Amino acid sequence: MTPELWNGFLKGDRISCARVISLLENEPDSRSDVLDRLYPLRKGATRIGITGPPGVGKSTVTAALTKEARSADHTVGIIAVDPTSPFSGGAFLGDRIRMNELTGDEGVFIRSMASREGHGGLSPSTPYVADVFDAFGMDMVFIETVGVGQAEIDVLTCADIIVVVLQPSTGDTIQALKAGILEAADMFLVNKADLPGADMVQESLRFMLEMDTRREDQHLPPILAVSARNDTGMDEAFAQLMQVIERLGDAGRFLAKRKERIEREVIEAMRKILYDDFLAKSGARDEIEQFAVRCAESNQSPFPFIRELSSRVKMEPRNDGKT
Ligand SMILES: Nc1nc2c(ncn2[C@@H]2O[C@H](COP(=O)(O)OP(=O)(O)OP(=O)(O)O)[C@@H](O)[C@H]2O)c(=O)[nH]1
Ligand SMILES: [Mg+2]
Repeated sequence: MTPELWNGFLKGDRISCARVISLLENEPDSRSDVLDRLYPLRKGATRIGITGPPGVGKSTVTAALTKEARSADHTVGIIAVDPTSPFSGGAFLGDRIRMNELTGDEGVFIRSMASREGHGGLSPSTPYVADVFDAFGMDMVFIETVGVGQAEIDVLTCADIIVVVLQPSTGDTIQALKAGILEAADMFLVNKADLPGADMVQESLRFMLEMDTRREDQHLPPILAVSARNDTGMDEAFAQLMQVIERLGDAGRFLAKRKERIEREVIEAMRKILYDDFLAKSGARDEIEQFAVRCAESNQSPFPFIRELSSRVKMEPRNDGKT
């Protein structure tokens, strides 16, 4: 990262902020340098995942919640994760256009990101974009993802709070939502309550939640009917969201989630470092592939090969006096 870019970021220049995000997304090698600088600047912005089936109004809800947050003097970063377009490989612009109303506001920063290719999940840099917003001074970060497939599971691990958005006549969709997301939801918004049937969805959610004995949280999450497009019930939704944030914050939930995130990150990084090191030292990459070809063609067990490979790895305690 150039000194000019970093100075621009520190001065609160939005273009520099956008460039820092691009750097994280596009240049994995510069990631640790960027993050070393960003981490000490973070103030602990709350990360709110907004998820739910396609088209239920997640972007409209996010925009409406952002307006409420702005009236309460919060600054807001928005990460809109779109499925990777099969044509351009880039993020759809639709969400950004919908959020147009917010774009003139200095207290709001919107970033559209394509989801990870082939996985439908969050891009590996999504959590870091939240760190950039945090370091830039935003105190709430909304992460919008389509709640189908891997993205909803990923959002569980990178957000502090999960808001699930549904709409009337998505009764079947509730069942289709991954069980994990229902358990993990901290709040439900039944959007498009201007259409008939929102109360039915509320009812069936309440029923399912009461039946679910696996929930860790003793409190049932609030289930509110809103109309984000008509701005009905959004002030109450925001007030409830702030209450949930306060309650879970007091219960130590954010710290626990952050600890888990850091632990996972360290373990994944070590796994990669050790594996790369093993490949470099053993030259086994080709052997693994050749073995797989042979193994696939026979009914040979892979374990003798695995044992042989692992016998080539020797971990020795450092005794060279360095730390
Ligand atoms: N009737 C009604 N329509 C709404 C409401 N909120 C959003 N919509 C409409 O629902 C459609 C989808 O809204 P989005 O906010 O793009 O939904 P989304 O969940 O972000 O969509 P994807 O990101 O594509 O999954 C749009 O045509 C909105 O105008 C609402 O409260 N009532
Ligand atoms: Mg959307």
